[in-house]
Amino acid sequence: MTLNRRELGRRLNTLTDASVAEVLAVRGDEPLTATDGPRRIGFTGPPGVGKSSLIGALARRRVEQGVDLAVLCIDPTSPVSGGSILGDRIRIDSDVYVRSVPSRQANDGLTDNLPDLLAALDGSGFDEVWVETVGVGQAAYGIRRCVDTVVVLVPPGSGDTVQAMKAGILEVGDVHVVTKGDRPGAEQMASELAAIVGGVVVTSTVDGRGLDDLLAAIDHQGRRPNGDRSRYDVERLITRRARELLRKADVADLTLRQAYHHIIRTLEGEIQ
Ligand SMILES: Nc1nc2c(ncn2[C@@H]2O[C@H](COP(=O)(O)OP(=O)(O)OP(=O)(O)O)[C@@H](O)[C@H]2O)c(=O)[nH]1
Ligand SMILES: [Mg+2]
Repeated sequence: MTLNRRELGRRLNTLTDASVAEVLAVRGDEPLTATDGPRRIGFTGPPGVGKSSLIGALARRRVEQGVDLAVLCIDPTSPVSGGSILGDRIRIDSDVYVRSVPSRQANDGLTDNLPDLLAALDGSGFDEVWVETVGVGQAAYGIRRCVDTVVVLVPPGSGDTVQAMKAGILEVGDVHVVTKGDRPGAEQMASELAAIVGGVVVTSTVDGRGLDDLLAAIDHQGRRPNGDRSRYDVERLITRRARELLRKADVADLTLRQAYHHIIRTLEGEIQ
């Protein structure tokens, strides 16, 4: 099934705010694994590292290569106001489908309904779908489970930063980038990083360096098998439903076993 852009916009609107029951109503009867869907690429890294700028610059080149591209940009939702910071949109003047979605309760840099939004994009005829995660400082493995290639962005800085990141966010990446290559310290950062992860690309959206190399490095990566992606889709939905039920349940006077059985029984009761 291929959705046109207007149908896609409507479906993404519905799915962005959808409860678990609504997600099931929209995509419950579609097969989980979309084979031959668009290639998915995730961009992640600490706040302000340059994700949106880099995606904007790369996307322009990608479109020139004739690639039909969609970008899903996850915006942080303020825990205080619940509102999303919409100023942080990617600026792309060329022909790219860009969509911003709030992160909501998710605290891993993703958004609760990400698998569902990506599934909708799968069926819309794009060659590639890129995802910008919320800037998380620590490792966020979720993104690895829903895309083929993860690009981790690191800012120029001191070696201490590399050590701090060593066990964390770096292992999430398939491709590693030092951003803001026009700033002092970028090359040094890249060589320190290269000692840990292998190849590193230094980019700058100011002078354009490294952009073609980065696209080539991304293209060098393969596709990830779809099995874990499907499991992630189901896991995310079940986790959300369990959370919904737990919010309503009064478990204070129960044992752990009783509370667990209560939730499992409720879930079983929902099977139609
Ligand atoms: N000098 C220089 N500045 C850059 C470069 N790329 C981005 N910046 C600046 O870095 C700041 C943050 O850039 P963004 O692209 O918004 O970073 P981000 O990672 O998307 O930020 P969040 O989404 O808020 O986490 C902006 O002021 C950019 O102008 C670069 O290559 N060189
Ligand atoms: Mg951004």
